Amino acid sequence: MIQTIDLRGQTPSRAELATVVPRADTDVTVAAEAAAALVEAVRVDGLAALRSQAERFDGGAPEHVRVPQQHLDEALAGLDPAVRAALEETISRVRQATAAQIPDARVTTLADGAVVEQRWHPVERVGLYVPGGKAVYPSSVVMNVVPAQLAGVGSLAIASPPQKEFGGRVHPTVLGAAALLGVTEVYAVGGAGAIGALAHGVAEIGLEPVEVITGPGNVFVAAAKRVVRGLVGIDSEAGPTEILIVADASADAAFVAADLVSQAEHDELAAAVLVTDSVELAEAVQRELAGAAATTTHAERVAVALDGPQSAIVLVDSIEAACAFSNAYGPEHLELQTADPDATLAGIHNAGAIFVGAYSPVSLGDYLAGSNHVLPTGGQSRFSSGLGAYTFLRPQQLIRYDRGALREVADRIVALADAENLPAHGDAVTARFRSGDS
Ligand code: HSO
Ligand code: ZN
Repeated sequence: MIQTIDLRGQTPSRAELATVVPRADTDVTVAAEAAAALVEAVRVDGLAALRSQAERFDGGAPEHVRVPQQHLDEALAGLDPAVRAALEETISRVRQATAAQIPDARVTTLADGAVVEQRWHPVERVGLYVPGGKAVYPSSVVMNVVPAQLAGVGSLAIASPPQKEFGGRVHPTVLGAAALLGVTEVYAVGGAGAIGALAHGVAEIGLEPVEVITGPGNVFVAAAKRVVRGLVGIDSEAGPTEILIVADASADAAFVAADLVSQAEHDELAAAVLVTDSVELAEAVQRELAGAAATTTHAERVAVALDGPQSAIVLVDSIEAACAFSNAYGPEHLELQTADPDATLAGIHNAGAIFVGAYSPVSLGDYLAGSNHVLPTGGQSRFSSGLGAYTFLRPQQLIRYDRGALREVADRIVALADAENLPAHGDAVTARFRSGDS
């Protein structure tokens, strides 16, 4: 049974609030050494290392490490029509909402002939990791590929482990989703080695190194991303999924329970948290949960997740206190199910994505809202955001001064250069004006 934590009548500090419901333990450092060795082997031995790692971890090396176009075409043709239609709908919505994430270039004129421009420029090449095994998420293919495409990256490669049950091929729905998105470069490689391959490239199969790697994976994938960080950019490290619901007496207990179960279904370590000022709602959700959690397909996994220390019903004195709790926790997904969710929203600062009102459940965002479902977990939403077009864009400054504008500030530059005892900096400016006085 999900635990109840009663904070009523108490005024915990923000730091105390952050520890009331602890995150599940996933220590990436335990995999660090092994992941580093696997990445290094791929850097040094290329394809041979990928093959031997596939033998070891995936139950056999794939016939084709680079997936032939014919396999992509076959996977697309073989997609279940309902799944294909749903993917098409989500692709269309994610494209529309992601387009709004791309800032226009901004030009600032500081004086006559003195211009600084800020442009958002795509990285040249990206690698997207799509896990296999327990987690086969064609929806995540969409969530990673669409922002990269809309950002305008030059080229894009997907890596996903070969699946023994599919004859060493990448999972067909992953291939189908990739094909639907027009992706043509897919590699049947998985785990830490795949991250090494994307970061360092594998010349023998024409796999060019990438600039940014995104996508979730197991603890070895996360550890490998830490190893290559700096050589390439990576997205935030994905931990077990989380849902936090702020709800008052007006909320529908069945909705709340269904949403808690929906994310608990992902993982034994998933966190499901309800924060409410209503004892009646808390009790009603307990009752609903007992039914919903018992009858759901992944009942065992859900029970472990809900009974874990990372899940709880938290009782607080007010919705204001619920917002303070949520801000300290920094959930990946936050649902606001209160009588006036927009008023509640005014008190919210930290969350990966915020689902406002009773008819915006997290599963809508997981699949079809148009928002992205790759979101910061483990409290990272306090300082970072979900995946978006901006993940693949860099703001770059363009500096354009003409002669007169430079002359205008020449003395100031010399003054600062002298103050820093870097006179050659000043000389680089005055050299331009030596022969004339204008
Ligand atoms: N809730 C997951 C995303 C997902 N759900 C994929 C279903 N498929 C993390 O945001
Ligand atoms: Zn989900």
